[in-house]
Amino acid sequence: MRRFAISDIHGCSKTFNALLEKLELQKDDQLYLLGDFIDRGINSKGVVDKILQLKNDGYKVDCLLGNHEWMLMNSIYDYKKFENWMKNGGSITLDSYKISELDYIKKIPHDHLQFFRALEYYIELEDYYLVHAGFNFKDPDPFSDYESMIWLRDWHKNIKPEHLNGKKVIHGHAARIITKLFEDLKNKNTLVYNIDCSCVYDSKNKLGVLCAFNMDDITIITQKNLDN
Ligand SMILES: [Mn+2]
Repeated sequence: MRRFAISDIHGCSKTFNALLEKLELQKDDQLYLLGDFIDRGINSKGVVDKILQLKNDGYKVDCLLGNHEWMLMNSIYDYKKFENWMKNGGSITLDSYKISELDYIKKIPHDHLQFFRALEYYIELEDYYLVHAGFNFKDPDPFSDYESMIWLRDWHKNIKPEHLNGKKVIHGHAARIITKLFEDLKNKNTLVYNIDCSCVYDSKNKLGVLCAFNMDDITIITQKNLDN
């Protein structure tokens, strides 16, 4: 049994599928997907279809909420939020569902909406906390600030290790170059792994990599973007 975490797939379904093939995922493996399945990339619907298919086929997949799924859900009844979502990569997501902006997002398939609604803010394991963006350690109880879990940036400097109960944190949300992750892997004192290696961004300058973080070996398996 292996445990992998993947984050920020952002509509890159070919890349996601290719990474899954490299992993040769087994039914006793556990996959954690840390949010931002949608937006910016070409096939958000395809990514969610694949996740639902894996679950239906009996693979163990647990998924977290990202700020992009939050924007989608909060756009349904709030036009200002809808406009903001469109500016942040939402319109290509509607294209993938073949829904026009006028038709609006009420036409997204029921099982997809149900999937988005059921996403969790964070997962606590024996050895890890998993979250999309991060935890707000300026709050006396970082695990009560749900908004920060999907939006927070630049929070590493505020970490209070005494709040972590000896566990490490894995998150995404803040796209960065993969060499930074390699540095964190080498350092045995690393408390926080940001595994967002900029999948949806241009593969020039070593961006455009989706990575699967092996949570037991502390190694990564990478896949270059195949969607752009
Ligand atoms: Mn995000």
